[in-house]
Amino acid sequence: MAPNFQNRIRCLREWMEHAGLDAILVSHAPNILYLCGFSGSSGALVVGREWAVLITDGRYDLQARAEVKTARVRIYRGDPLDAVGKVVEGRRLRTMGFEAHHLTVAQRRALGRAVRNSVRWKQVPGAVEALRAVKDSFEIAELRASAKLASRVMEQVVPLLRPGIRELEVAAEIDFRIRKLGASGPSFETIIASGPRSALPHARPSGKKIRKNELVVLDLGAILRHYCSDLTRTVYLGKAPPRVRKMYNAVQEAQAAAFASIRPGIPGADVNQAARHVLDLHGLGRFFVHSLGHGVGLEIHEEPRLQSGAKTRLRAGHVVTVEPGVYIPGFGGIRIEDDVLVTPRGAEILTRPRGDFLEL
Ligand SMILES: [Mn+2]
Repeated sequence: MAPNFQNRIRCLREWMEHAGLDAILVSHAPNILYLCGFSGSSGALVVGREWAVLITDGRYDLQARAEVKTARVRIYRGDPLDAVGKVVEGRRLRTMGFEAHHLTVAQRRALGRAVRNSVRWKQVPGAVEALRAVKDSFEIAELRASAKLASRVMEQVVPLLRPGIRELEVAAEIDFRIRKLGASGPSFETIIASGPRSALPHARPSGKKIRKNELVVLDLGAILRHYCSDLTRTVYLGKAPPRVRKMYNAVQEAQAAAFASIRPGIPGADVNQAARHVLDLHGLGRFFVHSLGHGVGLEIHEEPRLQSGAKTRLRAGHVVTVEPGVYIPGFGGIRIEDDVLVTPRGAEILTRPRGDFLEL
């Protein structure tokens, strides 16, 4: 299977028509990759109603011509945004969109100077991101593969945990295996947090040695052929006391409630609330200090969001993380995270194995 760039650009053009845009400047690299396949780090894609041009520099000449078939490739020296004026010169454009979230104030000013004054610039926040949120069949296959790879890394690394190993050593083992199994690298900085440090949801792995009778949070993800995965397991070294076991069961129950609530049409906020409600019942709600989850795809954090206030309704083809956690300062934390595909029938969990409590 191959990505259908023509279809993606067609969807963007439909949206442009509704938004009254003659062209749109796409400057965010994952959006460029999504729309035309260009994977270089320096580029700008200008999409008109009947034409599309990718601007990049000489370093990416060969690569761009190999990767991009659905847009013309034009090579310029320097910042690709500086060449936008040349690309739109002579075209009759009244209104042009730009990605408000992905331009600096200075870049926006420079565009105003580079493109003739009669063009009216319009901010378009999240236009391509909204398209990207719903994955096509190619993307679903790639996200499955990425989730499977992350799951294998987790299976390989959990048995390495033993008293005396340092958090950083475990993180190194994970990052090594991610590439060894064929991914281009981790999709975010691998988190290993043991003992009281597990109460820090985004702990950087440290030189701390993991000891007996400690919780260990392992949060890892891979980028496989540009698609991200995100997986967390929490294990206990030794036999867990009842308090830890109760906490774990509550988090697992919260995750199960979220899974059960997932179906097309439900707002992201309601899935978040389904998990939070369970933790509230266990008296742990105030220790759930982050949102339930986020979309995952070409970026590790993307649309849709599973958080309070998120009105976006889930649709078949959304892929999201479901990651409830409780973090008790001075004691420790537990998070269980899986990647989930929204299907017409509900949630399909892409990561393995089931997040049952492991005492090592
Ligand atoms: Mn996550």
